[in-house]
Amino acid sequence: MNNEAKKLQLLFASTPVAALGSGLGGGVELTLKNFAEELQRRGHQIKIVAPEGSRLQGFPVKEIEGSLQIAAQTQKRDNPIILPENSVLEQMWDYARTVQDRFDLIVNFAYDWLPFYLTPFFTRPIAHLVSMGSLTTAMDRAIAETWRVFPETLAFHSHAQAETFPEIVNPRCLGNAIAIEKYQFCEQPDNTLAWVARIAPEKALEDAVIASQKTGIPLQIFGKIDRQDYWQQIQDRYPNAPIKYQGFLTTEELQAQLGKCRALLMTPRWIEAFGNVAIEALACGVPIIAYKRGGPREIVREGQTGFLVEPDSVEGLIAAIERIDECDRHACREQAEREYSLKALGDRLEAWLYEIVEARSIT
Ligand code: HBI
Repeated sequence: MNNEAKKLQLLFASTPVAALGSGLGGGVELTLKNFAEELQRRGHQIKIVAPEGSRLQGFPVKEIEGSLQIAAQTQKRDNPIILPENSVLEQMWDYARTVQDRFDLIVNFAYDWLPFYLTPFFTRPIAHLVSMGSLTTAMDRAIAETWRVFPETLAFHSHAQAETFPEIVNPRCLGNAIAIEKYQFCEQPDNTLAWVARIAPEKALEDAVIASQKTGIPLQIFGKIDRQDYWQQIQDRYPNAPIKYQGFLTTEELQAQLGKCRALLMTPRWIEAFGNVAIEALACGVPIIAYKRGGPREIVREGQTGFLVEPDSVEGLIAAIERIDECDRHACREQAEREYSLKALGDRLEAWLYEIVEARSIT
């Protein structure tokens, strides 16, 4: 049967580090939401399995009890795999095992060893959206093994991210997307900068705070406080910086505030797999000043929709801030519309999922 017309029954397995909708799941929460909405719009059926307390408007969520998984970015590279007592990850995948026959495909959003290891044990194919770059040897091995046996089942966000996994050649990169119509273009910003991310060490908020203090331009900070100790440390170390914490906002509220900013500062210490906030900013007409590493490297059009600076160089951030008016806010909006619409992502997403279903129906 021609799969192109087939409407798929899909089970989305969310990240086990946080409840979907809490903000502590980071970028993968928005990715899962946009994937679900775009595929549902195309007629596919989606059910979600996620930790208890998870919510996604418009979709049935099977909530699973259990201990949340330890965030991979807090692990050392050679740490062994840890599954906490009464692991929610184990329970989620045991549930997936029992219901798999109701679905054509399971889509895994967890950056964890277990779903990759289980792939050959399931009768239904598992599609893996790899949400981060290389962090641990155990995950590198699990990803490399899945790539060796089921190469069509892996997808990444960016080439910069996929390159961090040595064995992966010619990776399928999906990029990412947002519902552009939810973001309003803002032509005349206030004299203020934005920083949007989970507040945690790997996001290096302190660099943006120092740049704000040295330029005297206020910094609006948005995002979930993932590490309260880290946030307190920043406030203690930079008591006079003109910063204001605006909280973890809904997309509706965030885009209204973000649009008023002259630039978005992206200061990741790690290889950002993509950088959803970058395309959210572009959609509002806000140019990006980002460290030249990871996903943002492939998003920013140098000198037109932002500037890429030497990683970890606060001086580089400051030099770019002083040039930011060279960028064209209309060009930012146009790039978002052209390259990061849900339609463009949906085409890539369907092609990926149909390829996996094909590959399994033939073998
Ligand atoms: N860590 N162990 C683990 N599993 C995940 O799914 C995971 C994570 N850390 C961060 C994370 N997911 C999300 O913030 C992604 O958006 C990166």
